[in-house]
Amino acid sequence: MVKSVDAQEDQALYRHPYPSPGLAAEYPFVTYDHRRIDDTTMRQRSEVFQASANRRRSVRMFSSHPVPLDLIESAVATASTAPSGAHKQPWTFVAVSDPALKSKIRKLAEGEEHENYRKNRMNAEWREALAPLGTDHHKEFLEIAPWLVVLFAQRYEVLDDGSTRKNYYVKESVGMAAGLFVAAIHEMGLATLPHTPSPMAFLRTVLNRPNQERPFVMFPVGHPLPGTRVPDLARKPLDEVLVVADRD
Ligand code: IYR
Repeated sequence: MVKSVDAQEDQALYRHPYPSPGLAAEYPFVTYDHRRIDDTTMRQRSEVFQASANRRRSVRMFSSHPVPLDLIESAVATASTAPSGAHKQPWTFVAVSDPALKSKIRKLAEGEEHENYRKNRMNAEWREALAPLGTDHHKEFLEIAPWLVVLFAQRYEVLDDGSTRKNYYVKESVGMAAGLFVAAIHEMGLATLPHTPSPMAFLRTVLNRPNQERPFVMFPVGHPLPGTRVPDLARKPLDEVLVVADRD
């Protein structure tokens, strides 16, 4: 067990410090700009963040009230700080506010969802899981919410000379960016819903995205419709989601 927080002593614990002198000679490194916070302050800050996160709900009724573009830009900038495999940042966020385009997306999404709900593309177990949410193929929010933000995963990158380079841990990376996007939208006082019409390949065509991009999730973003209702869900208690493996 490492008890010391003394920088010199801890440094000495590492027989293979990072970066190695060879690595630092070849690639640029900077000292991490980290501000140490005392335990009390850390607790206060984490409580504030947790309480805010716990108030977040996915909503399905959005107000049509406009949301300025700079707020969407800010949420995407935050999302784009997510860690990613080999720092490839393999994501593209496409923000749509044009009513005609939103209407087109709604029609195509509802078409796919209609097949899902009506024609047994969803099995009984899936239907059972969704029953308390009462979702169906009607997706009016796709037109009413002021923004649709579609997150695409880049399976590979295309360099200026046209050659391609593989991206790594794409789903993990894009999933983390999605989580940060949801948190950023909530923190600024807006609401969203991770919506995954299935299949959603139509989003690549309708939004003119290149072959390496695959739609990952679509986020309607806006103010919640005042008074909107959400399922009365409880979150799992900590002891159901956290196992401290070194306790007996
Ligand atoms: N994509 C469908 C179905 C759906 C699936 C899950 I998992 C949900 O949590 C909610 C809905 C739809 O959006 O209706």
